[in-house]
Order: sequence, then structure tokens, then C-alpha cells
Amino acid sequence: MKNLFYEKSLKMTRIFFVAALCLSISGLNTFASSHAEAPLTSMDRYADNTDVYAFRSSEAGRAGFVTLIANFIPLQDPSGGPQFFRFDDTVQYEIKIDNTGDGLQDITYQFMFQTNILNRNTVLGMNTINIDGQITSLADLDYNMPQTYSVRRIDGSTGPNGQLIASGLRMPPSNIGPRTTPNYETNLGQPAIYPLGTDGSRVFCGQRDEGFFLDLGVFDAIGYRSLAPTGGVDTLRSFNVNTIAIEVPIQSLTRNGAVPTSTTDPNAVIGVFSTASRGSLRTIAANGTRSQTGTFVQVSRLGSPLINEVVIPLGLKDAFNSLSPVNDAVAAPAVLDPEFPKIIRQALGAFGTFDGSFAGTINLPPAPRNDIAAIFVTGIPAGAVPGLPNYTTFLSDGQPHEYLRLNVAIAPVAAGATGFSRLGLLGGDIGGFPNGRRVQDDVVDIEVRALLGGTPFTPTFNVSPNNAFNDGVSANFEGFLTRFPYLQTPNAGNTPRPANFPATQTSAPNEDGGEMSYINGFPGLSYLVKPKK
Ligand SMILES: [Ca+2]
Ligand SMILES: [Ca+2]
Ligand SMILES: [Ca+2]
Ligand SMILES: [Ca+2]
Repeated sequence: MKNLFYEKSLKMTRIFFVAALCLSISGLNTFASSHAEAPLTSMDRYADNTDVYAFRSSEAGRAGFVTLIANFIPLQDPSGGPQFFRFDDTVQYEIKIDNTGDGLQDITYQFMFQTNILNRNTVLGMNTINIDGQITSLADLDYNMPQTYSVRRIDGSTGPNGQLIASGLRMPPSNIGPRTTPNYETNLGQPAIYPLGTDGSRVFCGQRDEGFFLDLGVFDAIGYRSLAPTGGVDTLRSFNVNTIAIEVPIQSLTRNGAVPTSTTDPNAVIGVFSTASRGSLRTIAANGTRSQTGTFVQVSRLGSPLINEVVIPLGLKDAFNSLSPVNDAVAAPAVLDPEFPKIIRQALGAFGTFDGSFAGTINLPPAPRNDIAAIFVTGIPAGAVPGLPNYTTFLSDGQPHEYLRLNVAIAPVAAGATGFSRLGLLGGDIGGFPNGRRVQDDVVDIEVRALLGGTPFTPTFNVSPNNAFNDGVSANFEGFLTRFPYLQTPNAGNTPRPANFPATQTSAPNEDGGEMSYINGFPGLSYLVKPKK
């Protein structure tokens, strides 16, 4: 049934698109969609885009390639078994590229997953003891619920059904723990990197360490511990995500099918975003089975980080997740007069930082914020940033289209290399965000500074504290790989999770009256929660 639905849905893509267009004009409230930052997606995590990355590959020997990554299924506790984490067989996951600036994808990489169950008589799930209980290869029979996937490329030459470029690729299991999945990266992670076609492309789908790093205390009334680059808490430390990563030659993504040589070449800029779609009709049968049929409807969408979180108003968040970038004009008012910088001003004016290093008034650029629009919805025109090499990330037909914009003619700057800055463009490094997004880019600090006007686009406001914000977390705790798929080995289940708070913190009351004790001195045994009702 799924395959039939799958084929049918592909044919329906265009019909859906026209329908979506009409709906977006007729009334936003008819939309339903999701992402953890939005009301509906927060309840649909298997279709929840968490982060998109797009960058020139920095791995040795891969200079002619672009890496595109879309992450899903946030906040995975590595020990969350026995089903653990796999992609949703009923979700259509896609990475889309607009290389013409009209907000419509010209190239789509479409991923569909299928779970198989070897032994239905076990009480366990993803793994069980079919042979010896250890999963030491992708083909190991103890991998009891192996998931495979297909990759389809849809572009102008393939027609709406696209071209199947791979099928039956086996996902690695989640990193279940040191007994079940020993030597995870060697046995299961690296073998799950597959070649695609004959042009050197590669693909990886599977669990990874959560590479997004920030202090989520920011959502507690801008609870910055300080404004320094260190001293915060990598709140997402030790969590995992599910990753879809693809690495393809530059010329397979550009408008003219060529490798651009000039950083001001309009053909050099590509727009990248990711979506997840579900069948419009979900059936829950009395025998316990569930199915989805009907046209695929987009329920999650992501380009630049944090836009839906901190720019799009609550009442529009679900709608934004259902929109194509072609229709982003409806969200333009939120971009031109964003609320979040005002919240920062208000909260820090009232509370300051935890360490008392900052308390005071922040002056903000007045609306309309054309600087924000340039950074996020049209791209940066050539010559717009004095003092930096001339380049462009401009990609727009004049309308706002929110996605990552990557100039593929700009040479990659690897983390640690000369010229690298975690602040990307703001740090004088045009190899990073908002020129695409590398895994190491500190997008939280970059975006907060941008929202406060602390950029060269608004010189009057490009002063401290506007251009000096740090959330105290400047790197992913687990680090990154220097090779595809760049995101680190997933954190293993069944190992006590390290603390998400400084070791100096000893105890704090729980909201519901329980008592939370943090045990220090044990790197693994970091906290206990004792509910007291
Ligand atoms: Ca296009
Ligand atoms: Ca085995
Ligand atoms: Ca991490
Ligand atoms: Ca930061």
C-alpha cells in the first residue's frame, strides 16, 4: 500500500503545490504543520526538521562537492529503547534546492524509509538476541528492525516523478549501548556511507550526535548566564538526532550546471531548505494498525536556523511550516519588524545576565529591518559588506524567500583553518553562515547579533552590546568529524548522561516540589531526580 501511495503522491506533487498556493492566499488558518518550535510539530517529532546545513565539503579530496544535511527527530535520549529511533516510514523527507531565486525548488532529493522486522516474537525491538545479541555489522541478524531507504532526485530533466538513484540502502541502528552496538562508528556508522551514482556523490542516513549547540536558557526570559563566549551550558549535550546527509558535485546543483569560478557569479548561489510531508489521511484501524494515505502535505519546513523560533509569530508558526518559500511574502511583516530583539531588550533590561556583567539598555534599529531581510530572505548583494572579499549570496526574484543561501564559488574554510570564525561573516569568514551553514557555525550568536543590528549593515548599532552577544556556548560539546557526514558519532545509550549544567551547581528545587540533586565528581552519574508529591 505504501508504494502505491508513494508513486501516486509523486504525481500529485504539482497538484498539491497549486493547492497549497491557493490555500495560502485564501486563509492561513487552514494550514496544519509542525516543528518543535511550532505548536503542531512539537507533537510530531518524527516529521520535525531540526537543522539544515549546506556547505562546501572541507574533507580532503572533496573540494568539488557540496554537503547538504537535514536533521530530524530532536531531543533523543540515547537510552530511549527498546524501539530506539528510526525515521518514520510514513513521512516523505526532502532536501530542496532553488537555484533560480523564485522560491520554487528546482532540485529535490527525496528520501523514503521502510522498516523490516526479522523476529516478531521478541519482546524487544530494534535489537534482540537472534544470534548473539551484538550488532557488529549492518547485516547482523541481531539488528532486528533494520530500516532501508530510497533516494530519488527530482529536477527539470526527470519530470515530477523524479529518478530513483538508490534503493534498499540500509540505515545503521541507533547507538543502543556498548554491549549491543560496540565500536559503533567503525562497525555501523562508516559502513552506512554509500556512494550514489557514478559522479562521486555520497549519502548517509542515520543517528548522529546533536550538533546544534546553544544554551536553551535563552527561552527563560533571555536567561544568559553572561555575554561571554564560555560559561554557558550546551543544553543539547549528549542528545542525538537522526540525520539525512548527501554530498553531491557542485555542478549538479547550480542553475547552469557548471562550476562557477567567480564569487560574484549569480549562478554561484543556491538556496537550500528541507521539508517533511505526511499523507493527508491517517487511518487508525480497530486491529491496531495505522496507515496514511492521500496526497503528501508538507508539515515541516526549515532553511535558516531559528527563523521560525524567533522571528515568526506563534499564530503563524504552523502555517510557516506548511509554506513553500515561494509564498514567504506573508511572513515578511515579521521579518521587517521582528519582536525577538524587543524581547531581548525588555528581558535584559529587567533581569540583566545571571553573572551581572550586563544590565542596561539596548538600542535597536528601527523598522523596517531591511538588514534582516537581506540576511535571511533575499541574500546579500555583491559589494554590500565593505572590508570583505567581494561576493554575493543574493538569490531572489525580488520576493522574500527564506532558506539557506550558499555561494558555491566561495572556497570552503574548515574549522580550525586560517580565516575560520565560528561567527562566519560577522567574524570576517565568508566561508560560513549566512553563506550557507557549516556545522561549526555559532548561529545562535550570529543571529542574535543580527537581530540586534550588531552587523555592518546597521553601523550605528554595530556596537557593544549589540555586536558582542554570546550565549556562553561556542562549540558542540562532542565536537564534529572532519569528514562526511561531519556530525559526530551518536551518543551511546546505557551510559549515564553527563550533566547539562555546571559541576558547581549542587541542588535546585523542582517545579512540582520534587527535589533535584546533582551529584558531582562522577562524570557519568550526574544527576538524580526524586519526585516528592
Ligand atoms: Ca527555482
Ligand atoms: Ca550479532
Ligand atoms: Ca552535541
Ligand atoms: Ca554561542
